[in-house]
Amino acid sequence: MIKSGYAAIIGKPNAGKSTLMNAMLEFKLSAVNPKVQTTRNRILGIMTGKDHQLIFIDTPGILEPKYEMQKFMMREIWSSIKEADVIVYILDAQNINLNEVKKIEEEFKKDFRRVPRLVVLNKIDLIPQENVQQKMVDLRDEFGFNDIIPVSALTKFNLDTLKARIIELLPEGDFYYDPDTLTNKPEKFFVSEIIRENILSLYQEEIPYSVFVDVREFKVREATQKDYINVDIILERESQKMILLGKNGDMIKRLGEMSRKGIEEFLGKEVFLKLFVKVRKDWRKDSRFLRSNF
Ligand SMILES: Nc1nc2c(ncn2[C@@H]2O[C@H](COP(=O)(O)OP(=O)(O)OP(=O)(O)O)[C@@H](O)[C@H]2O)c(=O)[nH]1
Ligand SMILES: [Mg+2]
Repeated sequence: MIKSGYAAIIGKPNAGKSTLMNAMLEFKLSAVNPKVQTTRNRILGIMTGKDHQLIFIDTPGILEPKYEMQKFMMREIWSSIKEADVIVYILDAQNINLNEVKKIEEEFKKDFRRVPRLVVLNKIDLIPQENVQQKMVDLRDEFGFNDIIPVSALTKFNLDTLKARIIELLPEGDFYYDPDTLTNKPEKFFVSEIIRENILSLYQEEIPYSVFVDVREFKVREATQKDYINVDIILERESQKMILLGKNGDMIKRLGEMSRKGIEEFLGKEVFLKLFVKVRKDWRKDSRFLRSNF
């Protein structure tokens, strides 16, 4: 019997959705960072076994959208849930707000009552064992969650149990993708994500959130030659340019070096990476820009 289907990983920003998907795939596919709102688009991570194909959908964190880009991000979440055969709802064990869980529950009850759902209590490496039990009891009493799986996506604790449980819930059916396929997004997308992930680590405050990384050109060359990658880093305001470049261009140089190494590791090949900094005023509020780029 072959089982195949989509498991949407959803939850608040920073709950560990991308870390969980990467851990399951045993491949660093999706960007991870301690800052919130790392993931902006949904990303498929495809895991194929002899008798199953489990397609994870990593999604942006659920939040109250404050501007246009966040509305686009929320649409990515709800459309992922619509495609899902299983919903993997992930909570950060260190930081559970029952009122917020309640709100999200109401949304589910409205539209997605029939989709099977697992609750994952993540980051249990950060709290004492007794508290894990107590939190599971609280969640059961408060919301009737019966299927709660405590895990640590970081240390990979209990992920086999979670995987087996998701596969149990998948419908019977043939593979959707070729068994060798890992994701639905082109390499170009991951190149831009590696750069954005490095921007999240290197810069503070609004810079990471004001940045859009556009891979303009990606020339794949023969194995003996380096690939050529030409990237625009788009900011919202002129004043952010100086911060991104840094004194004497130090910061952008560091960004370029870190990103080149990350891209080379990802592609398994040497590359030329050229970064250009541009401004597109308030692009995050610009529906036209977002429609053509998201
Ligand atoms: N200690 C610990 N840290 C974790 C665990 N899972 C994730 N993290 C950390 O939590 C932070 C956020 O992880 P992400 O995977 O980026 O979280 P996310 O839910 O994808 O976040 P957004 O994309 O912003 O919605 C990172 O610093 C991770 O290393 C865990 O099980 N234990
Ligand atoms: Mg993420």
